[in-house]
Amino acid sequence: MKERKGFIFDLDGVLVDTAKYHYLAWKRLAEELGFSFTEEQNERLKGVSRMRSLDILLEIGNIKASESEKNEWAARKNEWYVEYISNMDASHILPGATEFLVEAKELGKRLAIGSASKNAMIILKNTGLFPYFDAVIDGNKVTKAKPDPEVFLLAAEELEVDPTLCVVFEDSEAGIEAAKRAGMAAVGIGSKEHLSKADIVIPSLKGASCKELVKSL
Ligand code: B16
Ligand code: MG
Repeated sequence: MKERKGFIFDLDGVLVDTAKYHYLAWKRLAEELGFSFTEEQNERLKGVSRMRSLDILLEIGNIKASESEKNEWAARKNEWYVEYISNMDASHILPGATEFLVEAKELGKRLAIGSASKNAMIILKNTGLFPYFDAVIDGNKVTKAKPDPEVFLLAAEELEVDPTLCVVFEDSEAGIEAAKRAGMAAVGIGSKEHLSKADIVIPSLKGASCKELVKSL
């Protein structure tokens, strides 16, 4: 069994419940553009970059747009989203996440954030999660979106841990694929149906034992 030293966490959907705010902001944009957008359709946007998310949304609404319209709409969605998350606090941390981070720290693991979001820092600061992490790689530091492995490889580099000794915790299909392409173990957070490529899938971090989990990887 390998000793997994680097733990890399996706943010939205793994540590914090921000997916609902992304959904609300995209839904508001869809409605302004004249179509409806369901929670099921929103699954396709999870873990995907902002501009790619907009492309998927416009495909659902069957809308063609110029580059300048797209930039304007993405900026509008982001303004609403930032407004929603500006009121976030520790109560938005998902159940079991803090306990899991505390245990990982006690076990001497090096912890990083590997998120597609350009708003990751606001979320980490508002929720009080920031001090747990030795490295934060977010959407401002990467050039290629998940499923490209860049975000996780950069996290491993900042943690100074070999990628093969890292574990990624992810709630999106694109993120699991990115972790596997980086040569890392992948723990899926959510349903087996959406995350079939993960090494293990657990419904959430609630009640998860960090020690037991890494034994099975
Ligand atoms: P932003 P993660 C991702 O964060 C979200 O899951 C995804 O829905 C969002 O579009 C993306 O961040 C970009 O976010 O618009 O804030 O830059 O899951 O990788 O932590
Ligand atoms: Mg996520």
